[in-house]
Amino acid sequence: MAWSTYLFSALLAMTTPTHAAPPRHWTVIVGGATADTSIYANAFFPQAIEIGVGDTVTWTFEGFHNVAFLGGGAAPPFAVPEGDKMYWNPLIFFPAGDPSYDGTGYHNSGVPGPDGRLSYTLTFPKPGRYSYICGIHSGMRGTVIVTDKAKGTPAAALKRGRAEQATTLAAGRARFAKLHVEHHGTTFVVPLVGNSRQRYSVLRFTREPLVVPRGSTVTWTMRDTFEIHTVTFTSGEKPAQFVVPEPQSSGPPKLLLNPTALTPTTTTQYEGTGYVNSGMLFPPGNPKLPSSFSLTFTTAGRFEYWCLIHADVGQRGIIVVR
Ligand SMILES: [Cu+2]
Repeated sequence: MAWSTYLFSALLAMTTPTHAAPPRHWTVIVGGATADTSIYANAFFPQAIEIGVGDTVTWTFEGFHNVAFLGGGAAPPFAVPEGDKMYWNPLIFFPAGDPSYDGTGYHNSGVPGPDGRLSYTLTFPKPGRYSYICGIHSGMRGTVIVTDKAKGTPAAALKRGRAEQATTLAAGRARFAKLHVEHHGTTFVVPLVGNSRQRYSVLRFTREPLVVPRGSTVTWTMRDTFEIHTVTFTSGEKPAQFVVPEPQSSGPPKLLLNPTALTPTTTTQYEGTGYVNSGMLFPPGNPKLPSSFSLTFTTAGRFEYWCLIHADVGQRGIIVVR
């Protein structure tokens, strides 16, 4: 090579950025459910994604979640008190932050509308390892790794995400298929199940109507780290809405957590009439929060009950007392 040509190539190399590749666009799936809505995936797919500096990620929602980058701050609680009422935290419900994330500032997608659809896009200008959460499902988290030498392609990452999602939903289906009510003497235990490692929740009480002899006690017990449920007998009334929008004179509505749904009733027996509610049942492990509920059935009949939080996706149970 002639010196002049060499010099020219060297100069060209110096003036051409080494990361001249155009920004790429990656996709992460948020959640997912089986077609019958019995199994929900509480995860981001793929859980970790490696992208290039300056690339963008779009989160495509397939369930009721949010995507929140905390910017070093604390995770906002999902509900906030106001007087004696509880409201859905606007920090979770509504979008926040600019369309670029460098590890600082709270960035939030907000939540999808009634159709469950939403997409949220962020650009990542700085190398780093950025974790993010869903503020609704505790323990649901993902990671974006931004590097100047990203391996893989957006198509391969999306394929991996779909495969992870399919594995999660299959694990949930398998769990639901062998969901059994436990029976100890006159007590029947209905487990509310999910799995934080396989990242699913089962949004059903039992596979079949639960048949119990008169005088039996049924205990519903939380064995799910992600979800919150209620056990609510309405005696034929339509189940109450969990969230009630309160329109404001300006700005978005406030979202009241319906006191009827939140407040437990005090009865320990159900005779087929009136309103009987567990209130919110939380994941086990926090002694300050209830995670089980028991009722004794004294009257023969066929009784319907609901989870008020998941009634719209079909979380309804039947107890037949003989
Ligand atoms: Cu539920």
